[in-house]
Amino acid sequence: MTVGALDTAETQRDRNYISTPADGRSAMTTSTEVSETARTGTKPFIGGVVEGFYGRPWTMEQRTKLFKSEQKWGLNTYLYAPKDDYKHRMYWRDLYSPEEAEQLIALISAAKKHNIDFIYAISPGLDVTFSNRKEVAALKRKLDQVRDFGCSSFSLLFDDIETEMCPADKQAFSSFGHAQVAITNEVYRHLGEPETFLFCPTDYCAAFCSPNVFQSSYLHTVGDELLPGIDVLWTGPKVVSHKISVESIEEVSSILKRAPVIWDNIHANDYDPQRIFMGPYKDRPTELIPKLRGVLTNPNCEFYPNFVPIHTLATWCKASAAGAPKDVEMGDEEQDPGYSPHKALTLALTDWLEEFLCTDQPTACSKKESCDEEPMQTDLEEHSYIPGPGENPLYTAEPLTLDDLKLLSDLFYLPYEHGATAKTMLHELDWLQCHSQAAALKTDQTAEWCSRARQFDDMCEAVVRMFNRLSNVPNRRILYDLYNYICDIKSGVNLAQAYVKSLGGLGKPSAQLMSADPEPWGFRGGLSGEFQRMLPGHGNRDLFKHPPRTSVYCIRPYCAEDKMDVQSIFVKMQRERQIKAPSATEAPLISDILSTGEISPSPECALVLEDDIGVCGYMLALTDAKAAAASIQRDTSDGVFEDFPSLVTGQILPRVADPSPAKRMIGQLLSTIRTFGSRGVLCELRHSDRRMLDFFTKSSSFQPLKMDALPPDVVVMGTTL
Ligand code: GDL
Repeated sequence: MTVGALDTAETQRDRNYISTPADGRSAMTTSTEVSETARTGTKPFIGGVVEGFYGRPWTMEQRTKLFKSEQKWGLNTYLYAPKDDYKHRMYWRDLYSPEEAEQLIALISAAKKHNIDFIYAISPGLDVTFSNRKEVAALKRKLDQVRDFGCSSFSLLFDDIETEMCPADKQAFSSFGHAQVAITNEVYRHLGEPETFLFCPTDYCAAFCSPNVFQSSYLHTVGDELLPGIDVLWTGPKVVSHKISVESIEEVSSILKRAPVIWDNIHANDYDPQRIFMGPYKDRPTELIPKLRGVLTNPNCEFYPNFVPIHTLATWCKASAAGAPKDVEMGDEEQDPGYSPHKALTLALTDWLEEFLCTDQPTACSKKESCDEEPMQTDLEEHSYIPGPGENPLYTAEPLTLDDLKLLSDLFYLPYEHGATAKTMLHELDWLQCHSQAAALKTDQTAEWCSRARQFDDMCEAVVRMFNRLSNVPNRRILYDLYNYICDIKSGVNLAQAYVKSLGGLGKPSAQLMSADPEPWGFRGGLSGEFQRMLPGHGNRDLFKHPPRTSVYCIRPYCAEDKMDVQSIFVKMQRERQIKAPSATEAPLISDILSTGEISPSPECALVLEDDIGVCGYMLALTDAKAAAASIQRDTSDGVFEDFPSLVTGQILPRVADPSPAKRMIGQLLSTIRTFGSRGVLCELRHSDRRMLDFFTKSSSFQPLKMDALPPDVVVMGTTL
């Protein structure tokens, strides 16, 4: 970040967003207008950053840098609330030592210098006894001390605490809400009703409200009893809200009797050490701005990667100030006429690229601030060594590009969304895996498979190149904050790349993937990863690949009345297959005569799948397929029927996108067949039946089998029991 311009009229204009009483919309104002608004009592829109995450707090130097950037980008607020700063939460009663005081005084004055409203927050909720006057006095004493440091804006936070009151408080207050509101009102008055005073409720998002926002007695208490000059923090529908709608804000505002300040956790990453978020501020319509008192983003724990989160939030705030531009081009997902996340991201990344390219060494590392964490390298002098003839040329780093940063942001995008390239890579890997038969068996799809495998390989190479260029950037501080993440993604991508090569027979199966004694990076994620892998659906990690579906399916035993439905699904799927891949004749299969009802499935070996429309799939089995094979003149002399005497077949209509019902049906049939004493089960699949071929290849334990006298368009797969 380059140092922001000093306080010119221009920056002043960019900085202040106020609500005009006439239409309620936020608007940019000049400094003269600001004093006018101060006179008329309209408060400026709060836009900025809350340092409110768990873990290592930012350094004083980083915070000072933040103030400069905020000023430059037109934001106006910083809320000091680092959860793991001792004297903010755990030891909230303790006063600051002279050394600490010196640092806080310097910080508050740095904020003032950059026209940033420094809000000091305290979190007494872990152990405060609300009804004890000494406790209230301790809180006032602490805030008085900070006021003496030059701070004039305050906040009381009651998030993430036990809701059960101690017996003394139960006697004094009718509810937890009443206790919090009483102490907050008292402190607010004690401090002389500061212009900015924020309260964070314990139920700070809709998901926490019991039974819901509208009927929450806690929120009603806050709305009714909290003094009107105090503003309320709110994270939206959830702690980390995917979207925040205008309706949801109107609802909560009606209960709180004031417009909330959004504490936005969209870019927070303190809950998962493998994730960091560098996508644009998104999924909050700018229509919200006039309905809000402000927005403070609580971003990633790592300071430097927050460039995009904060820069794009600033663009979002400006969108309302400038009014809705009429000429924006909108993609399908970008409906907001005032703000385009895509454009905001490009603006931010363009500015960020400059940051990466400067060495950014500490200029004035204060005596108090330890420089131990800084790298030893302090300058990048011209190389004095010149290699002689026949010696190695000097290593020269390729410069980082804007495309590298776009890729970086795509790979570490948002908590509920991967960026475009990441989505494509996942999609392509999924396709390549599902269609790996095409690579192995040389079908008509082989050329397509190989071409898509090459493109996948190129995408992986781009990630590796980005990693290499990033590792060589002059600004080591940004790099070090990103290093673990980019290293992790590079290794993940390398594994996928090796896997696709081995699917295509282009490389040996990767040692990391297949070795019985892999290096530790072959099994990632530590103990927590192991727990996660043991949970159903890998602890929901495939959230992005298969979005949660709301359809309810019923799996039930097949009965005589289902015969027509089963036949018609079979015929429908056969027709669709033949339209896509016409073939003159198709030799009959055991599966065909089972599906058309010419032979019956074995008892207890038939299931149908129903959704709210009707029967949408079936799975049928024969415990002894040899007899049926004879009826279609299939040669049964090779040994396959000895090892795999049973057969299963099925079809699932395409409207069932979720593979899990079919998986369940197969699982159930295999266990029934096992109880009949069978050793193995086979299934016959036509190459043209891509859907079922994909399913059996990817989602079941069936493996391709070699079988003599098989029609050329048929694959047989089997599984032992
Ligand atoms: C929270 C905490 C916050 C934390 C965030 C993300 C609020 C009000 N409090 O619940 O400190 O960083 O989740 O983990 O959001």
